[in-house]
Parts: sequence; structure tokens; C-alpha cells
Amino acid sequence: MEAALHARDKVGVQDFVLLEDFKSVTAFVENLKKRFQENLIYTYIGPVLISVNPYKSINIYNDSVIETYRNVNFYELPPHIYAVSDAAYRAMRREFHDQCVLISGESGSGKTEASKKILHYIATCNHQESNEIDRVKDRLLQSNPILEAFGNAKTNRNDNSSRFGKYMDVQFDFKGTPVGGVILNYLLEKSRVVKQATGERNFHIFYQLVEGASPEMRNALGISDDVTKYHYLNQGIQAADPSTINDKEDFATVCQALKTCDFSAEDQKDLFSVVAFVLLHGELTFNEDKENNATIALESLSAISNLVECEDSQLASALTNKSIMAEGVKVTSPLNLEQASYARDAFAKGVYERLFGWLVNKINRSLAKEKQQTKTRVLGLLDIYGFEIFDTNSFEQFCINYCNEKLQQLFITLTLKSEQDEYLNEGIEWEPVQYFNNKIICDLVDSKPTGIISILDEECLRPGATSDETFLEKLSSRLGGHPHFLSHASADVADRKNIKRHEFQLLHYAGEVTYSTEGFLDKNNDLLYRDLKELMLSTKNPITKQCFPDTELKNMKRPDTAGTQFKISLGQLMDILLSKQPSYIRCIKPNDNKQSNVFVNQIVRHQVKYLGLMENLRVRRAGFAYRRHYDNFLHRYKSLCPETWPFYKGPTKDGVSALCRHLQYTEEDYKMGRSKIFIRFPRVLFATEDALQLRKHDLATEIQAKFRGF
Ligand code: AD9
Ligand code: MG
Repeated sequence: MEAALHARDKVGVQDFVLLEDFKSVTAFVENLKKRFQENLIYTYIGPVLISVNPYKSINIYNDSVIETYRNVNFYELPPHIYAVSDAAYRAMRREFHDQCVLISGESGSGKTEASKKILHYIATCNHQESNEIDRVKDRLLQSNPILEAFGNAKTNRNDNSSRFGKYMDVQFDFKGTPVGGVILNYLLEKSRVVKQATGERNFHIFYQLVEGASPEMRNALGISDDVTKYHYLNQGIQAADPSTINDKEDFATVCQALKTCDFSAEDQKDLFSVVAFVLLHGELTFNEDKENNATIALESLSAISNLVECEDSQLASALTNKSIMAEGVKVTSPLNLEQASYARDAFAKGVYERLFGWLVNKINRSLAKEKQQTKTRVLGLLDIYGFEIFDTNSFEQFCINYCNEKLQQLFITLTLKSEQDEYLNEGIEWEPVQYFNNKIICDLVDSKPTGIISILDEECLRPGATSDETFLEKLSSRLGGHPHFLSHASADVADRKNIKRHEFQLLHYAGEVTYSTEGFLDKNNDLLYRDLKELMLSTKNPITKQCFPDTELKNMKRPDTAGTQFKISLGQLMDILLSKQPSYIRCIKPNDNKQSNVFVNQIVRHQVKYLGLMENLRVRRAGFAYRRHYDNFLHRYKSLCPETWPFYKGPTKDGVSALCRHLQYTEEDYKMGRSKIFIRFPRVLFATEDALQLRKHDLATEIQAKFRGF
């Protein structure tokens, strides 16, 4: 018994519900730290998995570990992401209920890695062997390197930061074999295509192409092999790339993955031509003529226009003019220097964003299940950008943090709701727990017509002189009194020094973030001049042609703003997630410097707080710390009671009752639900576990004694 207790002391508790001091953040962080130091990066709060990023490879993700976790009850093995994957997979098969795994945590905490581990686990779930199944699995796995190349980038927080949101449904046939998949993508941070902060990079694919393409390919695309030469690639990088990135090797991996996902040689050529087309726009500069109109500074545009096969003259004209339709008549006016540079960058961003959309569609076609089966079940994986606080936060961080706010809201609704449902279903009385509900912040951002997105849209659509400043004025006057909003104008004198005139601050569930309104209107408007759209429609490159359909030009209705589109697609995502049974993985990063073996209490403590883990634990502990299905409980502890050991034949519930009587549980210690036993205090379970260890020891000694007796 002492040995068992000692072990627990060293490695901490593997489920926080067993923590004696469950109200103390310090004890919580201490437990994570103890485990982290032993390379035990996973810990549970009941069914929720907490994962601390080790920033080093730990040998816990191989096939033999997968087999250890397969078909084993959740609590019987140490916490692991495979246990969560297996539990979700088995629940899907057993209860015919669609599942989703929601992974959250701040940038660099390990969400994308976690989602890959789950996908890997799922791909090993096999109930029939066939070439077709193998092909589906390959494509599911290989879609990752492609999307990461085009949608991830090095940021100051993470060398492989997801700059788009991703939801992936894996579809299974009735036997539980993966047969297809669908990917939904959310708001790519396209501003990165033309501008990167110090220390950061553009999307990986640009560097991969420049570094990794063969000389023939580079020649055909008209690009050099030197990334530092390109304006769109060299703004943020001061020195060599971090050692964690090998663009050349990664390019080979991406090309192989494209092949697996049905991209023909022709598709690849078209795809990389568009990437080069975007890249070369960064090299385009303008001169000014006598009338202050912009003219292209390059002698010839053919190197660029050839990539998508359009007319040089039309490209030049589209980059230096702007046309609008006024009462059915097209009116064209020249752009000045500043406007032309702006249009060029907007164009590069727009083409890249649409290229990304095309890529996702194309991958989805290759993941589509070949045989239309009537009934499939799905397991969804959500891996979205984490909460971000930078030195300067703009419209992109506003959207990303709003998204995290919505996910937190979902987490609150679902964990508390499911907890309540469980007590209700099992017929057990329960006292609800108070918790902070971040709905107030979601409403501040997205309610109509008083939320920030509505006010932003109003300013974008209002005729007359609107600007980022008028937007901020409106925000201050309408939201000045809101407890989660602050701006220079609405702040007390004492707070004013922390917020500049062009900024506003939101008190997010995860902490305060100050946003600069610079560029908000522009990014929300997200307009691309008609001339550039017409140009793209005329290209012979099938990708650019598809990305700019003529229906868009014919449609006179103004498209939704970027903010509203994002709000709508997040709303749809919430509906998808609400219709499924969720599992949660909450990722934590141990330090801000991507270092292994370094655990900074303060940094972890902050995340524990804002992820709502303490509340989660309190709710879990408020009623009953532990619960088990009768058969699982009996199976584990039956050796402790003469009535159930070595054989027991009656109903499992009666067996559990006998066991509890024998173990002298008091009335207060536990309750019997319809299908589960609920244990109120961790000490009761501890004592039972310790008794089991002793019993095993005794049994082993008995057996040895028997053998010696022979
Ligand atoms: V972001 O919001 O997309 O910026 P993520 O996705 O949360 O972020 P990511 O999964 O990309 O973070 O992890 C960051 C880095 O941490 C990885 O590139 C790995 O180097 C490292 N990492 C994360 N999880 C593990 C792990 N389980 N084992 C080893 C890990 N290293
Ligand atoms: Mg990520």
C-alpha cells in the first residue's frame, strides 16, 4: 500500500478528480508539473484529456501503444490521446452516434499534433482489408502535409502555426472502417501572403517551392532558388530558417502527398504556377506618370502572365485601373501609385485565398467515398487556430479570438449540460455549480445589431467618409459601458495610458487583448476590383479560371463582409458540433520558448485558469468524483469480496452492492444510478484501489506459495 501511495506522490494523480486539494490552482499546476517531469504529458479531468506539449519526441505513439489502448476501457490504462480516440471510436460504433473531438488551447500548445495522432489512430481501425480502404486511409493522412504546406506558417509562437481553421469528418462504414472524409476550412489568414511580422514567415509552400523545385521546374516557373530575393518572403526572416524546418525535404513530401491525393502531374503544374504567380506579384512595382497615374515599372509582364496564361496588356491594365458598373455601364478610372500597390496586394491575397479553397475542394473530391453507402457514421476532428495575443493585434486576431470564444462557449454548454443530463438519466440528485459563462463576450462580438461585427459592417456599408476612426468612435459610443469592452474614449483616465487612440480592448475569457483598428474596415470589406476578377476569368490556367467564376461578376448583390461570412460559417460549425457527441482535448504549452523540459508555473497557471479547467474540475467534483458502469466496476474490483470472487453470476448491480457493503462504503460515500455507480469522494476510490493492489500482491504470494508447495 505504501508503494502505491509513493508512486502516486511521484507521478501525481492521473485524473484530477482524485486531487485532494481540488480547489487550488497551485495544486493543479503542481500535479501537471510532477507528471510533465516524468514525461507523463497526459492527465484527465474525468473524460476530458489535458495535454502538455513536451516539445520533444516521446516514445508513446507507436503501433504497439495503439494496440495496448485498443478496446480497453478508458480508465484502465494511463491517460493517453489514444484512449480518447478509442473511446470516441467505440462510442460511435456501439451507440451509432456521430462523434467529434474538440481540440483547444493557445497557439503552439499542440492541437495540430494531437489531431494528427488521432487521425493516425483512426486510420488503424480496420475491419476489412482492401486496396480501396488503404487508399482512403493514405489520402486521409496525406491531406495533412498538403494543407499544412499551404495553410501553416512560422510565427513567433509556433514554427508550424495553423493559419486556418480546419474541421475534418472521417466517415466510417457500418463495420467501423474508414471509407471517406470531408474537410471544412475556415478563414485563412491571407494578409500573411503580402506581409509578415519580424521573425515570421509567409506560408510554408512558397519557401518549399523556391528551395525544393528542380532546376527545370524553377526554370519553367521563372523563379530563382533564393528565398531572400523575394519581397513577399523576406520581410520577417532575419537569419536562416529555424532548424525545425527543412523546406526542401518538405517539398518532396508535399509532392508525394499531392500524388496520393489524386493530383495529376498537370494539376501540380497548374497549382505551382499559381503559387509562383502570387509570389511574383511581390516583385511588381509601379512608376508614376505625369498625371500621377500608376504605370507598371517592369519592362515586360510576360514572366507573370505566362504562369496563368493571360494577356500581358490585360494584366497591366487590371493592375492600374479600376472599373465599376454604374447603371449597367462600365466606368473605368486610373489608379494612383498607392492605390495600385494596394490593388496588387489585394489581388495576391485574393488569388492565394481562392487557391486554398480550390485545394480543399480538390482534396475533398479525392476523399469522397466511392461507393455511396446508405448509412455512415462520422468522427469529426476540430483543429483550429489557438487564442492569440500579439504585440499588435488586428482584424485577424479579432476573428481568431472570437472563434476561440465560441468554442469555449460550446465547451461550457456541453460539459455542464452533459453532466446534468447524466445525473438526470441515472436518477441522481445534484446541486448545480456556478461558473463563468462567456456568452456575454460572444454576444458583444456577434449579436445583431449591437455587436462589434454588426457595427463594423454598418461602417463598411455606410455611404460617405467612413474610416477605421469613425468605426472606433461608433464602438466607443455604443459599447463604452460594456464590462468587457474598453477604448481610449471610454476608459478611465488611469486606464487610458494602456490603450492608444486607435485601439480598443476586449476582456476575453482568456485575458485582455488590445486590438488596433487600423485596417479593420478594409479587411472586413475584402473587395477585389472587378478588372482583376475579369482578368482571372480570361486565364487559361484551369485553377485560376475555376477560382473566379463569371457568376460572381454577374451577381450585382454585394457579397457578405469577411466578418459576417466568418460569423455565419462559425455558426454552421457550432450546429455541426452540437449534433455530435463531443470529446475534449485541452492543450497547454509549458513555456513560451518552444523548449523541452521547461515548465513555467506562471504560464501554465494562466492557461489552466482561462481554459476553465478549475471550473471543469469543480463541476466534475461537485457531485460525484467518480463514476463507472456496474460491469466495469465489478470486473475491476470483484476480487475484493468473497461474494463476487472468484465467480459471480447475478445481476452486476447486485454484485456491486455486495462489493460496496463488503468494503464498508457508507451511505454518503456512493450512490447507485440506473447503470452506474457514483462515488462521491476520491479517498473512497483511493482506498479501494490500494486494497486492490494489496489483494493482487496477496494473490501473487498465494500463487507463488502454491507453486512452492508442489
Ligand atoms: V497553432 O494554434 O496552430 O499556432 P498548435 O496547433 O496548438 O498551434 P502544434 O500542434 O503545431 O501547435 O505544436 C507546436 C509544436 O510543438 C510542434 O510543431 C511540435 O514541435 C511540438 N509538439 C506538439 N505536440 C507534441 C507532442 N505530442 N510531442 C512532441 C509536440 N512534440
Ligand atoms: Mg495548429
